[in-house]
Amino acid sequence: EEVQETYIMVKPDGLQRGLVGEIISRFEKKGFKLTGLKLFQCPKQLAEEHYKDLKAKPFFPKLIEYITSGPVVCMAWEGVGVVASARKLIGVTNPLQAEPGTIRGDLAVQTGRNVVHGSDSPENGKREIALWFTEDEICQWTPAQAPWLRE
Ligand code: YYY
Ligand code: MG
Repeated sequence: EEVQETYIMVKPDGLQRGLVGEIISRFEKKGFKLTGLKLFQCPKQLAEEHYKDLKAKPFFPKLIEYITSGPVVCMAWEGVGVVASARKLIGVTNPLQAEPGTIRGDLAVQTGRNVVHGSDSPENGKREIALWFTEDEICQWTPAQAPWLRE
């Protein structure tokens, strides 16, 4: 039971399709704590750094084009086990295979338009938050509901 942080991002299609509130709401309702939030036009260089592990993949150029095609909503979320839990809330990469009830399972149909990103490990959570946010953009606060979420 470890407090972790994860980087969640509404991709340009999520913003264009009016899904920002819906997506934020899922993490908020689950009980995680929002510590960073901004609307941001991602430069190509940052997109390439974020997805550097996928550089050799055939879909890499299209992925970079997609992520930089319009503004994204950048979020940092904190909580016990938040990294794996957020991945479950998001669903698997291909929205047609994602379970109903997940964000991708409910709201998307194609891998190349899968509306949201979530870090895949606590290490990458830290790395990605440091990549997308400056230190002063991250807020520490205590939610009023804290004692009602965890005993
Ligand atoms: O972590 P996740 O987003 O579920 O998948 P990754 O394997 O990290 O790939 C990142 C991103 O790349 C994915 O969300 C869509 C895109 N992509 C693609 O366009 N085609 C693939 N075959 C695999 C991934
Ligand atoms: Mg990934």
